[in-house]
Amino acid sequence: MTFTQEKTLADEVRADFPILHQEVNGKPLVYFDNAATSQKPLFVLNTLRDYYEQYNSNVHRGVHTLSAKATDAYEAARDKVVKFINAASRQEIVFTRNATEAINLVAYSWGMNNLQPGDEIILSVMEHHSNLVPWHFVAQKTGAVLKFVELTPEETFDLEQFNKLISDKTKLVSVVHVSNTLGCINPVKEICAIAHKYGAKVLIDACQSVPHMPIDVQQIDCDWLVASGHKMCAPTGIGFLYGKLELLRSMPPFLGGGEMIADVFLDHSTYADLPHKFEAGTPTIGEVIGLGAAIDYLTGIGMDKIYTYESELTSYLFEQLGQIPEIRIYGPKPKVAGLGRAALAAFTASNVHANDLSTLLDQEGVAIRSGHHCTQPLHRYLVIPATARASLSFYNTPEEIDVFIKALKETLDFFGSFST
Ligand code: C6P
Repeated sequence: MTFTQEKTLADEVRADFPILHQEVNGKPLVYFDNAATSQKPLFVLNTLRDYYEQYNSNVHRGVHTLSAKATDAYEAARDKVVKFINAASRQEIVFTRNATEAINLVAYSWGMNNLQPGDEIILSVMEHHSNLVPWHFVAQKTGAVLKFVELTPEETFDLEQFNKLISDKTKLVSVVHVSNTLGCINPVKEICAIAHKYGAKVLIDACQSVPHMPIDVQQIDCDWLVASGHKMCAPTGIGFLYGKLELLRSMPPFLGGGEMIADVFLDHSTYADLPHKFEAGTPTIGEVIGLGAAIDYLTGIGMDKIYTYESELTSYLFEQLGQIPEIRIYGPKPKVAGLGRAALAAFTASNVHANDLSTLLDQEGVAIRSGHHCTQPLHRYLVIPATARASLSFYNTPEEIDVFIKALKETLDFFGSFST
């Protein structure tokens, strides 16, 4: 094992996550489905409880004490997001329900209003459905054309092909930072620099990167970036959109209603300034405050520390999976991935369907995901119906990897003995 510390980060934090300390099907839970959603530490759960027990109230409306307190906590969470991803201004952070809604906001507000027949949008074959379907809508409505970056032989983002695809016709590049299936970390800074030379805007889907590594939007120089709170120790129902200030200013509202207005008349209305222009209706107040607590918690540990520990876990996971000949892992090996690799492995096993693997591992208390992970086009590109995916977080331990590997070997042996 190659762990730099005697006591791992997981040893330090596991007590913070009550859900991890339970048995599933009579076995200690090994939760390896963190790319789908992360677990929540007590600090976040207690913050939510405090909000609902002590100052539950609507925000930006009342002048009474509880409403003022809720508003302060809500807006303080925005400041925490600003600092967490190094945005230049609090007006650049818009709260949404999740990353999917944030991408739809950009697609409807910017895409539908700025693209014309023949304009090109560059996506990649590894995109999550959330970063495909909204652009299908835009292409169908505006006549814009979708182009796709394919994979290198190592199953990473093909930057060389991207360089050939991009042209003056490209108006938007929308790509994932860390693939939820391949685990590769894409060169987003370089992608932005290339796209900007052609005057194209760039949206980064950072759903699988924000929870696992330090992110600096000014350094990446993306035009928009989206993430979901539930993958970063926050509750479900909260995500955010980062957008460069002038760009967000130029975009019309996505949804209309209360909160997002300056003045309303019977036949027309004027809109609030950023970021409220994009936050129509009563927001998910508790969830926003919970996101703020999650950011405090992650920052308290340190994103560098989280990334370093998860990289060690990744190497160990690959080392162990590499010893099972029936397994084919997708995406780059940790060593060939120049930018590093996320702590997840999507794989197939000869003769055993991913769903069967997942079902039998569950009997051993091991939770992994199986299916297409909302990357159906990627699975089609790789000519596979489904993969099994183990995805880790900083609270997972090397010992849990051992349990997972043992259960996986036993399952494969079981199916092996069946087929002989
Ligand atoms: N991926 C997974 O198991 P939402 O649903 O909006 O919170 O996140 C969507 C999304 C967008 N981009 C990427 C790269 C993602 O991984 C996800 C969510 C989960 O892989 C659920 S399908």
